[in-house]
Amino acid sequence: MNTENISLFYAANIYTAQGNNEQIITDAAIVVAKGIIIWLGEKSTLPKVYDSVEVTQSFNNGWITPGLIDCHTHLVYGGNRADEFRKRLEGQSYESIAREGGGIISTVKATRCSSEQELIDSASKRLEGLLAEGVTTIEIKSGYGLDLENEIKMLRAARELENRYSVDIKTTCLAAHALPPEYENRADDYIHTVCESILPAVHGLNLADAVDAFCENIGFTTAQVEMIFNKAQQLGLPVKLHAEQLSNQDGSTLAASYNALSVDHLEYLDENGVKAISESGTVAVLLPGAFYFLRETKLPPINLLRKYKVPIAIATDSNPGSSPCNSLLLMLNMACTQFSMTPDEALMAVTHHAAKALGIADKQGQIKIGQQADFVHWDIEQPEDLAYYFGNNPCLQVFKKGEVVAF
Ligand code: DI6
Ligand code: FE
Repeated sequence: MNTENISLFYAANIYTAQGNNEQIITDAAIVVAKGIIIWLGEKSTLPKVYDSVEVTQSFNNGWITPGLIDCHTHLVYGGNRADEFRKRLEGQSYESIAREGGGIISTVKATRCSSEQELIDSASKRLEGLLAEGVTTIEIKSGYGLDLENEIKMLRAARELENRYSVDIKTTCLAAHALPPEYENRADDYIHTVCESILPAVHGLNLADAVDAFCENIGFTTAQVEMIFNKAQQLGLPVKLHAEQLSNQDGSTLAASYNALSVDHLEYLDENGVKAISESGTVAVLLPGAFYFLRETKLPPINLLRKYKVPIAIATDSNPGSSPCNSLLLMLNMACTQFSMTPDEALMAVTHHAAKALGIADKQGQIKIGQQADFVHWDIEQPEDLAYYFGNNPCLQVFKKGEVVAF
């Protein structure tokens, strides 16, 4: 066997995110070829064929986990909404600010005024914050352009980040995020534009890996979302949905009927919705940053999600309005303190389940034979420490496809 292009890692402790009896492996070895894990197990059982391979690196202390995956962000945008934060602290609601033309639409105005380069530069700073904490894959949504030119600009900026950093980026077209001002009182016309112009164009340019929409009183109705989903299906793109964030619209049930990869937010999700997503294998993406920053009190139905064995992911939702946050580690802690998730559930939520929410669970999110060799070395005593500490970054080193990532 030619062992020239093979890397061998020794690790005192691995958290694999396999969720089985191999969740933790101690005194382990990982063998990597062409960026893929080709062998994993206890060092003492390493097959003889690898005896001649020089050890690439030994992690004698701390823990190795899969690279973290932030499966729901709006990382690319112009401007900032600190003024609205102040208004909300004075008592105005998120919905009423949106109805006055603030909210998402104020970021649309700032994003339309930004050049592609400006969007790349501002998103880069946010991305660097995520990468420093061991994030190796992120999803980025459009949805602050709301016309063909600006949705394309956002998605191109998102794709460009993949060329600049050692990260995998999945892009999602969220053209149905809000009604642009030029379509006031003409929501159906806008949906028509999204279906007939924006979605086919971004798909034609290979700028979208999935399609999302905001199903809400201040967003779009289930009937309108259904038109978006039909178009996505025609184009062969998987769907996701911002659902049940501020009220129960039964968006999750609709999304489940389209085999959505994920439904996201879910504070108002009821048992029927949980059953529906359980049957379709849709991931529940919870966003503790938005829950916290909007000072919500209605908790997502964690116990029902557990009862129906729905995989739960968590993400930053990084965006200027409801979650100006670039720390996935903080979300681990908040998922536990606010949603009573266990530290193990929270870790699965930013690894294997986050990969599922992006439709890439066969390649990423676990330390397992056949998976991409994306992993992080942490200065921690046990995996739970990643959820236990907050405001603390114990990330020592990040590996992407078996190569150390400089940042
Ligand atoms: N829900 C959210 O929390 C983000 N989008 C959405 O549909 C927030 C978007 C924003 O306020 O800018
Ligand atoms: Fe969001």
